[in-house]
Amino acid sequence: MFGEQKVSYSGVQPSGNLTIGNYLGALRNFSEYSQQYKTFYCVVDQHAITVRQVPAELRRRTYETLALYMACGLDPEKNTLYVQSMVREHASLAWILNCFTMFGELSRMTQFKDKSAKHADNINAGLFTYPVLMASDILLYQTDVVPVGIDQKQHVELCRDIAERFNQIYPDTFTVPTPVISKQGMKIMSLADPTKKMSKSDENVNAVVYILDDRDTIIRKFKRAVTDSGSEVRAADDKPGITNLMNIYSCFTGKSLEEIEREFAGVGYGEFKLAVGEATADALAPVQEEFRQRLADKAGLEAQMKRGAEEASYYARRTLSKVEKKLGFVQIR
Ligand code: ATP
Ligand code: LTN
Repeated sequence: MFGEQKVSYSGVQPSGNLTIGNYLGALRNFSEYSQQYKTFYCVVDQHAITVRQVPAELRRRTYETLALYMACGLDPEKNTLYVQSMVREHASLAWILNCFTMFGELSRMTQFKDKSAKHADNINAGLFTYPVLMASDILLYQTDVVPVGIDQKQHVELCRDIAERFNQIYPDTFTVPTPVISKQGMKIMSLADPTKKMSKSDENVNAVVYILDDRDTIIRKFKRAVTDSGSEVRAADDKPGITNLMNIYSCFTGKSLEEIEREFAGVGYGEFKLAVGEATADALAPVQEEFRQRLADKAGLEAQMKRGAEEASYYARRTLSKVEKKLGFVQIR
């Protein structure tokens, strides 16, 4: 809470081309809060460097992610849209919160275990303390709700634990945030292996539908999607492939799983997959169009980065000074 207003906060890493998983699990849900909440949506470039990045690509993707935020309906007049590295308070608070986070807690984080297995040659300390930086992002803005996909729930819960621990020693410092996970889009699975999350860093481009894929590519990827034995369009635990496609279709059309089963009763997988591809392409077309326009206006994006960072810094500075004062750091005005 900042004053009387509740706060929504979330972030996306500019670490790859964004997928329909990012869109349905996170981005699409951000704008729900724009009316009633104070909202901060951040391009978390400092998080992205826990894995090696090519500088020119990181820079390009930072612009693209900001343009996508806008294309997904986030009006910069109503939402604070900004880039993490432009607000220095994030890294300052992260250091402080490192001293309030336990080694054991960080060792239990699933994402750390997954990413260190994947990048065995670069298990750096940043990868390990990543959730502390994320907690700093959230706590700097006295956040009430954090809309994320289910894979981030564990990090937001750790953030709550850190906030509660800090508040116990230094009362009334942080608002304790709640993760909000949209039921439908919380975990979109890979098209090549429906037991695995669809991830923007997947090397198999056919496993992933990107928000910016063109219509033909989207339809082709869905046609090739791995499905299960049988031929019935029905959601079930032993049909992860079809269940995932039904879930995606449901997200893009608003139809329930029961309605979808009825719609495709007696129809083979082929026709259903084509329908999923078309519905996805139709839903993404306006986002892609808006994205192209936003991205073409580099000066506009830079003006937004500057304005967003100034707005965010105002709130971030207030929280950081409060924390530093409580800790006993000398404050000279
Ligand atoms: P990476 O592959 O680099 O780990 P990612 O695709 O998981 O990246 P992030 O930038 O880490 O993407 O996530 C941004 C947001 O998108 C988070 O809220 C995350 O929970 C959500 N998200 C990511 N993938 C999915 C998915 N497959 N289904 C639903 N939500 C997702
Ligand atoms: N860790 C998240 C991205 C992220 C984030 C945040 C999400 C960084 N800071 C603050 C919500 C709130 C991820 O990997 N998806």
